[in-house]
Amino acid sequence: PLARSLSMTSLNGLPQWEDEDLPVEDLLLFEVSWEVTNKVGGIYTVIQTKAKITADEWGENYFLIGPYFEHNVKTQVEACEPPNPAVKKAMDTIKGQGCQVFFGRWLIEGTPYVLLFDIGSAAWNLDRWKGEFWDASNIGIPFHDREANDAVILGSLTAWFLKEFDDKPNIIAHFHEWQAGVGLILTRSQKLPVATIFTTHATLLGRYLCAASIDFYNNLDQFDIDKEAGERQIYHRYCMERASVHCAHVFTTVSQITAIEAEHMLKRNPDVVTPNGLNIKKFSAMHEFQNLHSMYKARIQEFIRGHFYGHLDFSLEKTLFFFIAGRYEFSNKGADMFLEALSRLNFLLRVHKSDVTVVVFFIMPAKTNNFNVETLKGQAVRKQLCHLVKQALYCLYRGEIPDLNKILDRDDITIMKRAIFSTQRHCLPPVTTHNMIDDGNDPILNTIRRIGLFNNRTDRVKVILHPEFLSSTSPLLPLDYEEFVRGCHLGVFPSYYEPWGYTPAECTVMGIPSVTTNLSGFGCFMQEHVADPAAYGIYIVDRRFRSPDESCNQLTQILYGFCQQSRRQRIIQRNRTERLSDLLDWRYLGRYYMHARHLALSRAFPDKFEMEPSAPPKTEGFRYPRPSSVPPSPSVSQHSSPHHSEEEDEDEDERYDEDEEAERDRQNIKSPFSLGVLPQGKKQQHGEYRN
Ligand code: G6P
Ligand code: 1S3
Repeated sequence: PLARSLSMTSLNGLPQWEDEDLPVEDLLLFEVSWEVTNKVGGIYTVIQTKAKITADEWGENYFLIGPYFEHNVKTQVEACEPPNPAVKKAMDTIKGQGCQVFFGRWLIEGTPYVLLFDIGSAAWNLDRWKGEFWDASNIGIPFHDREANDAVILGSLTAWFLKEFDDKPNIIAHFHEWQAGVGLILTRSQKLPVATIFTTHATLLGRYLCAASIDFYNNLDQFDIDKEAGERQIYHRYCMERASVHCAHVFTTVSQITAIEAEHMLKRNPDVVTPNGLNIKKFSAMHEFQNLHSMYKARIQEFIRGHFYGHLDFSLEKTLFFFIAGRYEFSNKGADMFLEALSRLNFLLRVHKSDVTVVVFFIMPAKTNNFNVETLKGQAVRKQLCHLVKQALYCLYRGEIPDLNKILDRDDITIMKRAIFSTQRHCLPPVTTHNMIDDGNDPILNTIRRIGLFNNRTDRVKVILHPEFLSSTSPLLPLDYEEFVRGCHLGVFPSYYEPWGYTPAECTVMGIPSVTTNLSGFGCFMQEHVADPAAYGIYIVDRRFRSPDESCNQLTQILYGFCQQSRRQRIIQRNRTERLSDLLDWRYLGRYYMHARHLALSRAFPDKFEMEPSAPPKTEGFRYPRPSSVPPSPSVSQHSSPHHSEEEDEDEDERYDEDEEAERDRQNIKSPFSLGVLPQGKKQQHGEYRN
């Protein structure tokens, strides 16, 4: 048989075979996930941002498989005919048996082909498919678990589709998370000639145990995992997950911390760690991201003017915006520790008589009943006053010598008086922007009640819970998530359970500093690759080797230290943060996915594909050094007194002061690109990072 060596040096195209006769068309790549075109959580971000580099590599031979949802397809997918005859034939067979399949191009960067199965149209097969799944795996699925039943339908359809191909072409099928895993289990049990990969983005048990406030990481080897899964009524899901992991030719996790977790919760060490990247584009103007910060900060300030009307006795120029965002998992995402640290920060700022105010946003979706009246009123009052001021300014702008009696007529004055009267407020600015359905049991609100952070005048830390994802069409805060992040000063993500953690990574590529932990995949990755992460605006709280109280104190100190920075220091730090973007670029991190695919081919078809013994790509090739101007201890670079004057910082040109340092560092740093992983010329120069 032909032996084709897979060369890990040729990363910019399909693997190069020693036997050049192997036509590229002989390989097809299918990536399967419940989140293809369907945003549920972080996996959507992985697949959507990775599509470009994967499509660049695989071209017409790359297909994503997921569930069909009408609203997703209408807004994101353009229908077309499958160009590949084998794909079309397999699809038509399934359609011929009464199950609907949709084919098209996903309108994201890279425009990959998507094949979407209509789960509802195939549901009449459920009982039979559950039986077949039982025969293959001895895993029974209870009728009331809708998610698991949907997973059986998606998986059965996927395996059926893959079965319709004959031996040619060679297929790689990459399955993400347990919801897609049934397809993998059936593919293997039916002995289909397919190289399979399974990636876990979180383990079911890990998520559940951490959410139950169990000391998870110190007891990893102590858990009776079958029992734990049974007690939490997720035994069947856990079996689906564990079977997928063990059936796969290649198993991967998104970080080293999840690799350790998987070893204990799923009883298999991953073959490859595949860290999550982003699709990064650089601005042609070097400081554009700083300008955007200014622009969107002004928009957030507008909102604050309305929200705190009648209580705006703090300077917006000296107000910092912090935020936490993501899935509402109170303790897993570290919202509990963040609130406790904010209470301590409030105390520190007050006793030190700081003139800095911190406004903290919690962007975590919960069940609500629309915006609350007080919040809407605040924005209405602001808009009314703003309108009157604009009218007056317009007269001045026309070059007329303003006659004070004519600038505003009697009606305007009446409106103005009413607007000013309405700014008198007899209640505190609201803590939440929406009416919460379960207000009395909401963990964030209950903690705020306990620690008493009610937006009092004396509080230096103000809190706003926005229990809905952001949108540029919102009447309250009309910004999309990316714009909002750019306008903030610091993202705070003190997670306890976070296999990767896209939120701080997204902050980084936008040049916004963030707090993460050494229990998050991202935090560990940064610790490994950056000599002094804090100098680059990546603050890593130790939640692994310290008690919760010590971690909380560390977080408080980080937040307090950040408040003591001058504007100049913040600008310099943002420049440094943004410089780490290369590290998170899929064009660099995609190599781990390539490696996983090569490995899967060599294991599934050993007589056709040989893996070079060079083994996995190494990450130790480079490390970002401490920025040249930073003194050995980061604390020395901060003002020791919170009463530091910012007057010295008002010069707008200072953001360029650091260019020299940047250039020096750039020459010193061995970035992933300078290691020859990718040619420099391939980096895009224009455009913007998009999530
Ligand atoms: C960016 C802008 C500057 C502005 C600064 C404010 O760097 O380019 O013009 O002064 O942001 O920074 P701050 O941290 O105070 O929001
Ligand atoms: C998971 O989503 P989550 O927020 O439930 O997958 C993400 C993508 O790999 C990962 O970033 C996150 O940490 C996991 O938790």
